[in-house]
Amino acid sequence: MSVHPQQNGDTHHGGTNISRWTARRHEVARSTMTDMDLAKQYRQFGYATGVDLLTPDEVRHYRAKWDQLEARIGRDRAQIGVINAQREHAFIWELATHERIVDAVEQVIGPDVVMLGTHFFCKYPSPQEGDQPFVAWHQDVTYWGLTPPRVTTIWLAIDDVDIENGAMQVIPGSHRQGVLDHSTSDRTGNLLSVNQAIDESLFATDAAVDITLRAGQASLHDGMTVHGSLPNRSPHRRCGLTIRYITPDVEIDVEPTGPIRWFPSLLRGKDRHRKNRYSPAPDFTTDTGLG
Ligand SMILES: O=C(O)CCC(=O)C(=O)O
Repeated sequence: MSVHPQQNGDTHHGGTNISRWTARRHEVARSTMTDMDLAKQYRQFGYATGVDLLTPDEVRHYRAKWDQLEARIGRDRAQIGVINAQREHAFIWELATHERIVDAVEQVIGPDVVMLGTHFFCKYPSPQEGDQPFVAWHQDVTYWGLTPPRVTTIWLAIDDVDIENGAMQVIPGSHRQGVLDHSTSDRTGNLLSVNQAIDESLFATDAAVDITLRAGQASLHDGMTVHGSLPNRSPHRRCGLTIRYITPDVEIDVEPTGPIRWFPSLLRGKDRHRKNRYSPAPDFTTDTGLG
């Protein structure tokens, strides 16, 4: 597994007067992360990026699977409606438990790895002005019913991701700010479940970094890292699979106040804490026709 931070033109956005809602292009600033390993990058900045995970053959295979599912369920649902479907679709389970992916997660959270859930974020082209879908600034741990609030996300690129098609943006170091107040976005088009958004006065928006990736690469981010994404203004789809992982000492609220229900699976290591119930691996040997 190799890590190429900042390799695809990830940019630091400078300038305090820049609105997040205007297309921005800034000079590429090489990050000091280049020679650090994955875990160090992650700990220091709250994210790591440019991690090569899937081979070109795997990218073709899994993208074809996603294309089939998308054709069956339609774009409206495919956009953000495929949540925790890893027990219904073998290809999602395979990705969420993929050896190279879990190896990367293990580097940052240690040997005991619980897969909490999965969620596709598939942004379609929306070049016109108006209410284009976007993801407001937020922290993952809000409303997820995790105690302590600790989770790691892998954002796996199913398509190539660039600034034009709405790469995810992160605020480096924001994971050290603790859980920030979330209010609601006053802009329509927010893809988040309860329209949550962090007020931009609470963190350094001008430090935002674009997480551009080639299909098959991934980034990892901490559940407290402030992140979001702009609309897709390109002619190309931008699909990513997010996979959430925790360690067994994190207790999962079985009756969460938020909108998400989890189906956790212990993938590696031991459960020394007995705080949660884990589902056995699904049986995909009987063909359900769901792929
Ligand atoms: O894919 C995106 O644009 C945002 C992803 C996200 O918010 C998340 O992983 O929690």
